[in-house]
Amino acid sequence: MSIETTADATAAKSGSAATDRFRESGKTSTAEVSVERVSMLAGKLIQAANDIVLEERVSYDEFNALKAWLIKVGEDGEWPLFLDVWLEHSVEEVATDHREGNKGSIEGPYYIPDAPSQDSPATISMREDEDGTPLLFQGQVRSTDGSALPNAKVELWHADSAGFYSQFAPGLPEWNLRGTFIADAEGNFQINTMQPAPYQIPTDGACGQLIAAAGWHAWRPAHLHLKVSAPGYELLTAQLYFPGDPHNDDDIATAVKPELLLDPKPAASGTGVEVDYDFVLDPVQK
Ligand code: MBD
Ligand code: FE
Repeated sequence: MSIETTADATAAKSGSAATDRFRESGKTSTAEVSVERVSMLAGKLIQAANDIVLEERVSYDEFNALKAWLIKVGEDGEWPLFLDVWLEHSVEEVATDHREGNKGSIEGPYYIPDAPSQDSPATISMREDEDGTPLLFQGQVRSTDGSALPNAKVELWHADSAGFYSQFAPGLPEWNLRGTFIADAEGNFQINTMQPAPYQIPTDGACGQLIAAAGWHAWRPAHLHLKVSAPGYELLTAQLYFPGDPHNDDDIATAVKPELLLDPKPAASGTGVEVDYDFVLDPVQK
């Protein structure tokens, strides 16, 4: 018997895990997309592709390279990764541009709902010898009218100090660096975790192959993923970033916004860093 470690992480493994997760997520229904929208959207997409072929005089070699690559995206299970890296940021922009509260960002392929819940203050589930810089992440959840949102729910998930996500890279305990936290009666939360590392898109799969073939880089800046919610308020999906990361200005997923940059300070406890960040949620429009 062999014990899998994160060193065995491959695109095929995290890609197929992301594909399986999407299938199980309940988001797969096409029932709500009308025939008119499908015809218009698919028609525009096909027309845009034809325009590129004619404008750029695409050759049969290039056409066949595209076919082979599209087949490989599916084989590697990387459709969730591809769409979340290169398209979700625009969908997120459309979905949230009416909001007055917090800016959000994309969910990405590695969210898992229903992580074990704890009341704040709390420590996220992690290994006894979890590597990295301890991070105390704290703040308050409020409404756009300024009132505190008691017992708001803060879901947090992020990569470890080597850039791996539990449940997607092998060898990590289930729910490692994932958790649901319930804020106190004043909407305040305090979560102890470990600072994540920058994340590199798997280089051995179809998305990595495209990145290499185009001479791009595969990096996302280090980030915390969050979902913040309270009854009667719009769910906020966000990511938060660390100052000075070399990829804050050229995130492969185009998901960094200036409002999402943290300002960490040395922790009062003497170990690691702490950072305050408040979330402002929009009431659901009736
Ligand atoms: C990630 O960790 C991520 O957040 C996104 C958006 C895409 C790939 C990996
Ligand atoms: Fe991520």
